[in-house]
Amino acid sequence: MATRGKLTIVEGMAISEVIAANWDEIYNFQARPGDVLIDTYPKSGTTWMQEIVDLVVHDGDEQICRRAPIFERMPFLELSHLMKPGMEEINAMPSPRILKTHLPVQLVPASFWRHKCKVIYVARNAKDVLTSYFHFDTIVGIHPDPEPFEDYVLRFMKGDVAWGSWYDHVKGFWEERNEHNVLYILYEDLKKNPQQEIRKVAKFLGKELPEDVLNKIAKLTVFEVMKTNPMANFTGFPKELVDQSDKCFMRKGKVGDWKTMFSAQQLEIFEANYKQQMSNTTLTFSDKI
Ligand code: PPS
Repeated sequence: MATRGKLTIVEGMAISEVIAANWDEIYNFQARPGDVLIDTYPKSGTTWMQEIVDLVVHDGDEQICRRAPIFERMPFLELSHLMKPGMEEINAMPSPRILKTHLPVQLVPASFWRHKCKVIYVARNAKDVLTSYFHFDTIVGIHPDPEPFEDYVLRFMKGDVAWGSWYDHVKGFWEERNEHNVLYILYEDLKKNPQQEIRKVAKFLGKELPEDVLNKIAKLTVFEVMKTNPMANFTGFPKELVDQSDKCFMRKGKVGDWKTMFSAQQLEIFEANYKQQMSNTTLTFSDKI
């Protein structure tokens, strides 16, 4: 990739310089009552959850959910100065809006909490996030070059990647889930039992959907189906931000793909550090199939 962006620190979190440049407007975003926020650490199943939520809201109507690319249907707050829909379009969207962010719990714009907005948080196990993020960062122009993988593992452990520490992100939302209106979902559970997890999402959003609709939504949001859906697979995303000429956004969608990347030595270092960083939480993950 020709040009490479840099990270800087905002409120203790590493973030792309071009996002940091607009931080005040991002943090001061005015949420409205009824807005729904889908929040994740990057590469944790955001897009998957976005498609699920849109289908839930529209009673499983796949035609309506193909009205526009996913990043237009549910704008990404932090990129609102870098692509359309921008801040102006987001502010003009009718309520209730569904928005995407990767901000950690302490940096979610205060207006979301003030209006008691519903937040759906998706977390994915660290090693698969790291693996997915490494591949993704090779095609994201606003982030530094992730190579080599051995350095990326160390950067990830230190939180020296965009949106900061995975450990603090997943733990932060876990600790505060009962303080706010937060539904905490695990990627691995969604993979294992999609219908059950989609039922939770529907209930949280106040929708009572019959089993056949839940089943339909589960089928429409399976990785292989979403990968071929041009309105859900990110193919139309601006090339300046994510260059998919050689690699695609919808990569593998698996649990346990980290095994293709970690050497035995990297695994040992990572696991020892993981134990330490996750020693103060009741949150646990499965990273096996
Ligand atoms: S982003 O850029 O942070 O918003 O990415 P995000 O959508 O959070 O995560 C991308 C990873 O999720 C995988 N994905 C899916 N997995 C299972 N089922 C479905 N339907 C699905 N859709 C997307 C996507 O392939 C990325 O993971 P990897 O491991 O790289 O394949």
